[in-house]
Amino acid sequence: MTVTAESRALRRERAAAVLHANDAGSWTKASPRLYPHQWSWDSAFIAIGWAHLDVRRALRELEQLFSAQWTTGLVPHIVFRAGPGDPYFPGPEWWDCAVSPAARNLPVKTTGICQPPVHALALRRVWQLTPEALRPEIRPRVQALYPKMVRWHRYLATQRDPERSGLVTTYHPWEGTDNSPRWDRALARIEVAKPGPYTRLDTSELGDPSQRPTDWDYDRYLWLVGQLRECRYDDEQIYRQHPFLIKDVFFSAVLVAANAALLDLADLADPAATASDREDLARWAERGRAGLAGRFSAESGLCHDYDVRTGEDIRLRTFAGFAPIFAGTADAGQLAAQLRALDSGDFCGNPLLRWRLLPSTSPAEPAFERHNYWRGPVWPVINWLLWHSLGSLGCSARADEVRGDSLGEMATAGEFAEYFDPFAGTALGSPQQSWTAAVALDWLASG
Ligand code: 2M8
Repeated sequence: MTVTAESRALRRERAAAVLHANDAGSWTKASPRLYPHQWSWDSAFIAIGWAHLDVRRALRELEQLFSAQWTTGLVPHIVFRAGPGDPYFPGPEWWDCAVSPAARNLPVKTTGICQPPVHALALRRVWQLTPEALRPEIRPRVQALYPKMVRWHRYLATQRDPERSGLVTTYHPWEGTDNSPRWDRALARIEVAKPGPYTRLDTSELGDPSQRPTDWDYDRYLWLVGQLRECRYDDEQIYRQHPFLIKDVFFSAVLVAANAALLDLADLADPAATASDREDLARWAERGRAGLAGRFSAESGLCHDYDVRTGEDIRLRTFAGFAPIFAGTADAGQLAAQLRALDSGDFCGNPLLRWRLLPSTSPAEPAFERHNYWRGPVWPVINWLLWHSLGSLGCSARADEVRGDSLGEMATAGEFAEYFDPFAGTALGSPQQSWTAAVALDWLASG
């Protein structure tokens, strides 16, 4: 679909208005009501959006997020910044992160888990979009962020991968794709899941519980938080006793791409990027690629997660299976198999799809639900990562289609929604979702 010049300007204005409306000055609410705090990977995408409007503001977003970094290097998944007028459940009291020495001196309350490390991709994009005249001012700020990002990646490559497998271990479904069927079996193993009385706000806020995780899921999410809290968020203890440890191929692929992005910025960040940082980043990226290659199935053309506790493969068809594409695989055979899988009837080639976009879960999976969050809907940020990765891999025609279809989907639905029904193309979840508007700004400026 072609975006005309006139509609492009209008859409840019509407997308910018979403970021301005959710702007809290130095950080951005993930959405106006459903997610009133600062979320980690949302902020990275949001920074890309801001970079099209104001590069200084874009960097501020990342700086604010990293001001809540733990001494271990972990960047928390939520930084609780909203006031009491903007309720969110579960709040900081459920996490009680002061039990961890790594979070004790933080200026702000946070959660104790993390999300995919898209931040270095954002930093590189912000720098690319920095006008020549602003570069002398922006460069020292990039240099200041750089070692923090290296520490973040070091945490993931070491504490989250004690086996040095190249694959990141996730501790909680909230570390990215909440109710994805990828976690169903591991959650079903949790028998005693009574976290105490609680009242959810998300289902009443949205008005349609079928678009959100179930209470069964929430019982387990909250119980797992309790388990992590009991471990005082200590990675070694978590590894010894936590019941939910999964090698997440999507998270791992993002780390590979993010390591490559930091290497791209190393000369610019000099002297903040030391020789040993560069070696580490290259090693982690290499190890990540090898780890993903070990999880790749030539038969399905997909990569599969792995349950550390049971030793089982998680053989489901979800967007995460495209980890080699997200990681920028250098293996031509793997790429060809992934492209075939991408446009097969299991994914973008499914005749029921309104747009040829990657759904979060394949419509061919028994667990697929077209309206339910990460169990089927199309997420623009995931399609941004797909577009970006396909472009870097030289598949520019297919990347252009992803961009065009994504813009078409948002324009037709008339909303920068959190996610979309893959069959009808209609808006789902929160309206005015910041990261959706942010990637729309990037797409509108690219092509
Ligand atoms: C969703 O997750 C939060 C919990 O972190 C929620 O459901 O309340 C997920 O889509 C997550 O990936 C995202 O970062 C967050 C804010 O957009 O919402």
